[in-house]
Amino acid sequence: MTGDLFDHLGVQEKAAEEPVRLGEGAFIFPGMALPQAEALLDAARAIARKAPFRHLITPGGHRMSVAMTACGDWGWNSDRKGYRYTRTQPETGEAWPPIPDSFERLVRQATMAAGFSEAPLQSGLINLYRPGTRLSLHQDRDEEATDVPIVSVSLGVAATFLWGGLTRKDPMRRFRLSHGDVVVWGGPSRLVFHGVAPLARSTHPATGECRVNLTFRRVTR
Ligand code: MD3
Ligand code: FE
Repeated sequence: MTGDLFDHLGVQEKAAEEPVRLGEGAFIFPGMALPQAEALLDAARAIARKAPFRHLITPGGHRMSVAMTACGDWGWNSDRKGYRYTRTQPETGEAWPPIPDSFERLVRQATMAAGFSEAPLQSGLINLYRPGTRLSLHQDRDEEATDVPIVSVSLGVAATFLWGGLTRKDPMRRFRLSHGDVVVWGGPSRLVFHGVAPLARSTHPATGECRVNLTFRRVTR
């Protein structure tokens, strides 16, 4: 009804703000982080001052196009010796900065909204995308606690997210992740193959040409 009334004005239908179930255990909450987006970005910038973004080298010797840093008890690292979580920044030996309260509140809110009981708060990874940055198809399985969901928050320039199945060959779906979108990936969806298509050259008022993605995990049991 209201959709019909407002469609011709280009106003978003209210339905667009309802959670969307992407698959078993996976939900997108469009715009859930919009009210605190600026505060989240400020907190991410403060983390990056203490733990600078860097381009990790994969075990295969490739420099990742995404720049990464982390907060919380565990940060993620990669080099020629392999992938692993570490309690300290390898470059300095210092602890990762703590997870800010603004991150923690949003993660708890999203976890509950998706119907999961345990919020993933051992590790908060921050991915920085510039035009052309991509993330090739992978599974997140370096965590012992794959029964706890991952929560992700997208900020800035929208990206095309690629979402497959439990094997590399499964067909892929693609959808947009826009500024303020929060996604919870739990249950069987926790282990699906996923990636991000090369970021288009575009700008967003909050981040310029960049996209910032936060992901929260439980790492150990
Ligand atoms: C689906 N990051 O950091 S966030 C990653 O946009 C990662 O930076 C992407 O994949 C990004 O590992 C995607 C959404 C996401 C995160 C973890 C998942 C989707 C997921 C784990 C399992 C299934
Ligand atoms: Fe991932």
